[in-house]
Amino acid sequence: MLKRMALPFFLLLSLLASINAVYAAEPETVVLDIPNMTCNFCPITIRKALNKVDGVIKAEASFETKTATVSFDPDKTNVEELIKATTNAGYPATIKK
Ligand SMILES: [Cu+2]
Repeated sequence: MLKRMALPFFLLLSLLASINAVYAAEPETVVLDIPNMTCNFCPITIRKALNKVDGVIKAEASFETKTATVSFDPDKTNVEELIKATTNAGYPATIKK
């Protein structure tokens, strides 16, 4: 019984592994709340700071909504690094819920 189950189990595992490999390179997008934007130049500063982070694919920031939307390669960076970058530029951020 155990032997008969081993092959399908192995196939399932390799299937899951290949799905994981495909999705590992997919970019992730996060929206950050950045409440202390005070003028139209703040989003530019924030965008520049985010674009300097290795792994950031696209960064947009809006004074109107006081948010930044960032697409990044999760193999190269993460949300903590993005928040660190905006914070170092003078704009502490939190993940928008
Ligand atoms: Cu400003």
